[in-house]
Amino acid sequence: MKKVMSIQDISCIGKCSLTVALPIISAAGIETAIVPTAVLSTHTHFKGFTFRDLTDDMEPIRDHWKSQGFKFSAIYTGYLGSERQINIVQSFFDTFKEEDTMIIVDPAMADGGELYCGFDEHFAKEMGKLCGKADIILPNISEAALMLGEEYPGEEADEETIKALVLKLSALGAKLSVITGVNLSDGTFGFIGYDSEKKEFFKYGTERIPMKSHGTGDVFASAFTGALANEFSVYDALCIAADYTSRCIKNTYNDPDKVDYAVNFELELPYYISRLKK
Ligand code: PXL
Repeated sequence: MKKVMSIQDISCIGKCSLTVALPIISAAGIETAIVPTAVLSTHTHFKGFTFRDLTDDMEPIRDHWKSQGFKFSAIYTGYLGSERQINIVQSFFDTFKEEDTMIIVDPAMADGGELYCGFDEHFAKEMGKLCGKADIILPNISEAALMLGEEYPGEEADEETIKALVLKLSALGAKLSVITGVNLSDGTFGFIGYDSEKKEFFKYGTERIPMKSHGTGDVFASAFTGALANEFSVYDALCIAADYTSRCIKNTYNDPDKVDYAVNFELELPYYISRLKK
């Protein structure tokens, strides 16, 4: 069985980061090794959340895993709590990257043009450096703009604006840069990416559902990682992730008992698994 490493926090309630990555990547039939960077009572959109910093545990976990000879087909990182954690994550890349290890960085730190609670512009620049070490990066529009020190163009930014942004992002160094949460010109909602080796743009959109939700970036990145580990091409894995995330949003939109802090990713796992069967 393939093994993927995911480095993110545990938000005990919030359906994001590891509480999403672990079930989704496991459902894809991939062993999911986790490096919890912090334990929070909820994600940071709730007031008064607790935060137990686990930075001091990260390097001992890395060293123990190294001593045991564990190998990973991908390393997927999401929300990181501090610049120190970003530096330690780079050392995980240096320690475990082999020729066929895909490094996927979702610089989860902002939305709606605003950094999440606790982050500043310097942190965003450091996250940009981490993105430079990745094979694939998956920022939303806000994260892309903040890492580049550019003005936030808004959620309704047109395709040409996003293409210009993704081209600048690719100069950070990742092979594939993908901006998520984009409103495409044909009325769909999806992603625009750039392959710096082929020098090609690519895009894909799904039904636009009039609901703003939290944690969808994490659902998308996790589903992408699981599909990629199942040997789908990058583009096909991105499309599977987009279709699954769209279904999760729609399911939540139609649910009278929905929570307002996350999407019903659990209820669409059978769909996700069905998409992974070849
Ligand atoms: O989904 C991103 C995320 C992950 N982890 C924590 C968060 C958020 C978004 O707000 O607060 C702790």
